[in-house]
Amino acid sequence: MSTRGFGGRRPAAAQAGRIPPGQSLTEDFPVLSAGPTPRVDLAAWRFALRLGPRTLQAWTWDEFQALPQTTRVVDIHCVTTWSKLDTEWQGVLVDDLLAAAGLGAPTPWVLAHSADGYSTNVPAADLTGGRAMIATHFGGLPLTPDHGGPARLLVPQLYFWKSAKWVTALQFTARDEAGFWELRGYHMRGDPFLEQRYGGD
Ligand SMILES: Nc1nc2c(c(=O)[nH]1)N[C@H]1C(S)=C(S)[C@@H](COP(=O)(O)O)O[C@H]1N2
Ligand SMILES: [Mo]
Repeated sequence: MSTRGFGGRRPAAAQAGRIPPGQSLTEDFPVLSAGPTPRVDLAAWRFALRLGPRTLQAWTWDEFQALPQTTRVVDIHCVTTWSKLDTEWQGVLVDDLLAAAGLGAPTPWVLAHSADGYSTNVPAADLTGGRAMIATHFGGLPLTPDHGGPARLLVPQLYFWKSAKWVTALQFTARDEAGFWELRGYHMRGDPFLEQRYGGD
């Protein structure tokens, strides 16, 4: 017997307006990766902000830990149709990275790069204004490798494929450049409330 919406853990009213069209709630946390989980050595870990081919600023793991830390509780939405409410993340806001580098967003487009060769494009406007972070903790614990640990991009207002796991760099680009899934037909922005799943949506 289904109890969803009636005897569930959360009153239905608290969920109203939070589940985008075509999505269903999940209580667990599925792992979705295009390939194997890369092994990331913290001693060699670097995170960089780049403008085209040029590195603007890079941080070691210890330097990254010393940046201002932010905790956010957000809903996440995967294009495979699961949504998960009230997920808690801690990390460094992209705003605080730009501030530490003494920069504003130098172009309107960003390509996020990951240690497994994955990439995804995100408008700079979706990364700033407190809307995105490089997350190192989930639910108060260090992010597990399967979910992108030691650090992943978190852009909760876009479909979750935009939240690049094992992120190594945010590259500001002169044009909107498609990433891994976008080259395979997925949407350049990916707003779940607008159901921007595929290129023509
Ligand atoms: N580096 C990298 N990031 C990635 C992926 C990937 O394959 N590699 N998969 C994306 C997809 S399609 C989704 S839905 C989410 C899944 O995150 P999760 O495994 O933590 O649920 O990660 C995204 N980030
Ligand atoms: Mo996904």
